[in-house]
Amino acid sequence: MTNQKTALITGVTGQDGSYLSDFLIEKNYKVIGLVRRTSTSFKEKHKNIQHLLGNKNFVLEHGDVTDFSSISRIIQHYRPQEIYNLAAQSHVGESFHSPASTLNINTNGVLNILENIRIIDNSIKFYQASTSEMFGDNETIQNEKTTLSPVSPYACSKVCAHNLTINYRKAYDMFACSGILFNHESPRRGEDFVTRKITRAAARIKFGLQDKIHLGNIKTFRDWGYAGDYVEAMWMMLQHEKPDDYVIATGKTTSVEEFLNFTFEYAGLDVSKHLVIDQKLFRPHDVPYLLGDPTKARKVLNWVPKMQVEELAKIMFDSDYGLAKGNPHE
Ligand code: F7E
Repeated sequence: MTNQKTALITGVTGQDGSYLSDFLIEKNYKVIGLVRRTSTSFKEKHKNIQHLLGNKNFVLEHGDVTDFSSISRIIQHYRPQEIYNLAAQSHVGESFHSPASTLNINTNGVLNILENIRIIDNSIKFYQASTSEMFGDNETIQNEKTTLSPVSPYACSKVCAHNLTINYRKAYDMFACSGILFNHESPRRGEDFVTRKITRAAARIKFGLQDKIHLGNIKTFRDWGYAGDYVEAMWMMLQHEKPDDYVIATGKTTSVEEFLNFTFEYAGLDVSKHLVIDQKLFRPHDVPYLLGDPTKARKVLNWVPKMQVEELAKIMFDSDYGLAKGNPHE
């Protein structure tokens, strides 16, 4: 199988890493997944990629984006044609508590990969996971030309990484793309993000496993899409003839409060009996309103989101309902 492509994915155990692995393996890629050694149990850490363990086209390698030599070793050994950088400290709220490590992982990590590509083989195609958080306070409909106005250490780290990606593309003629992805969710989303926190709580309340849901600011708006749709856009960017940056979004915005209401309604629950607003969960500075315009991705890449937010909430709740049902004594 000489024509088989190899892709390196950093952050492979996360939601996006796992969906992208599924997608690329389906396209006959060999996927090398970068995993950071932590004290989290093997089962817990690998739950999103459990179904891929043992697949001959899926290889896990220990390493860390903050460690230049571990990236060199893996690139030199596997010689991937494509690198998808999905590794990040991705919790916006947490970045206010750990700003330095957020910057180290999210910014220096990208620099390490870009430098390795430049030195080892600058024909390797690179995808950087940029984010709608970079728009921050900019309350208009956001596209690739919208001014970046970051309001958290997380967003600042991502703006720098985004600019480095563009800089390496221009300075060294590298095929480096940046996907400005708006919020994207799924049953594999981490339990600390608000959508999953809501669908999981609704399911657990149904089984009497919890009674209250504690939330912070529910007045913010997000453009929520389905992660499975968004990983396809990452791949499409690297298959296009020219490297570029693209906004990936649904073009519809919904408040946290609305998401909460329709999820609880779908679950057959009265939200007012279970909601607790907790000041400790408010961020020092929150992004008030995100609404993406994915016109460029549609026109240039022919990418369209397939799932809308109400259906997304339903599949997430259904999955969490199944999990809660399987763990009645949790
Ligand atoms: O918060 C509010 C919170 O943490 C959404 C990351 O993937 O998407 C994500 O960032 C909103 C915020 O996502 C709770 O204040 C209220 O206004 O689910 P989230 P995020 O911050 O938008 C972007 C695109 C990324 O790049 C990030 O990596 O919900 N909110 N109460 C809450 N948020 C959380 N997490 N927990 C609460 O209890």
